[in-house]
Amino acid sequence: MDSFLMKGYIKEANIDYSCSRGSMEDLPKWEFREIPKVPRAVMPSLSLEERKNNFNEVELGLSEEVARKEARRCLKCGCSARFTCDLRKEASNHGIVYEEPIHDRPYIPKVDDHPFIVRDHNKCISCGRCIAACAEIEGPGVLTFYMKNGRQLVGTKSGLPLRDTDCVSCGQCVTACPCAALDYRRERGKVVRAINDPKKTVVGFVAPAVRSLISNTFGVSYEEASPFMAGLLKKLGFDKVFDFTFAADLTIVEETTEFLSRIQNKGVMPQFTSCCPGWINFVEKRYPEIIPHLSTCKSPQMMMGATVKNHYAKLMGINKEDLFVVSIVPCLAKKYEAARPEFIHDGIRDVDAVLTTTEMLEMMELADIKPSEVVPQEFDEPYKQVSGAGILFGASGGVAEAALRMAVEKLTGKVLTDHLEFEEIRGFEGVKESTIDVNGTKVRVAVVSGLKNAEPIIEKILNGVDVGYDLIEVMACPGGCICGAGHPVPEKIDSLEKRQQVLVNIDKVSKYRKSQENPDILRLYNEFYGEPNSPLAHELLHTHYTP
Ligand code: HC1
Ligand code: SF4
Repeated sequence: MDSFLMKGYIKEANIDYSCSRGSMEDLPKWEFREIPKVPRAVMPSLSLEERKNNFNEVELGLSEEVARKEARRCLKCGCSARFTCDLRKEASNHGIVYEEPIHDRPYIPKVDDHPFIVRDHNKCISCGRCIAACAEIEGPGVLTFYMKNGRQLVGTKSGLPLRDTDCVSCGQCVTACPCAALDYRRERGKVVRAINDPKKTVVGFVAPAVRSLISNTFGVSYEEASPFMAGLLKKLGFDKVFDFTFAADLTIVEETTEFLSRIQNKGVMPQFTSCCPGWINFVEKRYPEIIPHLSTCKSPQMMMGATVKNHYAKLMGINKEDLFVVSIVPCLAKKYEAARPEFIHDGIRDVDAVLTTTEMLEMMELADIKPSEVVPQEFDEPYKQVSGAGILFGASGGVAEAALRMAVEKLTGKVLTDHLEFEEIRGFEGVKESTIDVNGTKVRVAVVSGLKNAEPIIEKILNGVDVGYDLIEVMACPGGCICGAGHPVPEKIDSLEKRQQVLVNIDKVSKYRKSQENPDILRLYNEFYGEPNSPLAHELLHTHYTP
């Protein structure tokens, strides 16, 4: 094991990082010296909750108030982990003493080569977790170590700015970084400015997966998670709060209609889902040849933005420029998606700002809102009703399951009353599959999460091999959006299984369990879009892709 001294950050350390970073001897500018092993700090085995609340008190014997200040001081890295910081926990377990940074290494300016991901080499401890996350968890593998002036730094394999590589903007590298050397630019300020502008009507809509985190973080039951979120956003100053799940329902109606039409008209098959912008970026950058297989449907985020900016603005008599639309999501790629030029018309974005779940929690903390002060509320009209199928979108398999609940009904011409659950395509495996026999017609479905798991299927399609599927759902993050980089890191507050369970439970008790039954969706078609895949639906709810 290497013992080393990282000047400015850690006074003494005997952590073994060698598994992920190679020998410390490669780093000539750093000082190394053998130090005796320090006995582990006394850390009785605590539950996650206890550790979150008592970490510093146990460790330092300080009052909570002082302990909180100490934790903030910590590495001054600016990340939001604080009490649940992996690096801090490891350091404490090894008896490492933190010091103020002494800046004796030359300062390296922040690398700002991506629309929102920022790298700060000065905070990097060369643990390699970001590189592994990109290559092994997600798949694109665009990051690597390199040496410059005797320092080991993280950069892109090609040497190009991150924005010009195959980076899909999923942000899993940011989640993996234990000390905020990789972080993302916040959009909180934009939102607060809009809230404080009396001319603006600020509308928020909350993604399906956000409620899984809310339920587990604040200990509210799954039934109370949605009203809690709506109440929280109202308290933060939003004028109207809608449920994003409504747009998931809209997506299912549009996408399943497209799927059935491809079957009927012998269109390009298999059809891939298109709601994950990380996946879309991957296709556009690395496999543009399979674009014809992508559904032309916009993601629910962009369907919601277009619907609010066109339908809601008209309904309420609000000028588009006075309507400030914010989506609240567990995803970083959605920041990239909302800023794409095809979703900006006459300088006005369909979605003006994208907040992550983490940013929403940060705003709550900055506004000093205690959970007990949140008054649960219903979502607002006219997009109030949502289905359990739409809620399932937040976990891997959910989009395909919701589509099947509609496709089976349309193919049989009979209302589906039982066997609504397609459990075989739920869960955390990289590839799941199922074949549903609908009156002799077989619908073959695959569900993929983690982009590297999609590559073998794509390669087969490109080589003209029948992959044996009609519909393929792909979500970039392992397990789907519940593992998105805009959520706090899983396993700190809760687990992915618990997040998934919240969504499954909400679906079970939902009044409507099929997207096509949602009465607010049916009314929207009657009043505005006409019918699924109509010319207006194509204009506002579908898109094109750019190789
Ligand atoms: Fe997702 Fe989706 S499910 S992509 O994970 O299709 O972010 O939750 O909002 O758009 O609805 C994310 C979640 C989300 C979209 C929907
Ligand atoms: Fe975003 Fe979800 Fe795709 Fe991850 S899986 S990139 S969170 S949309």
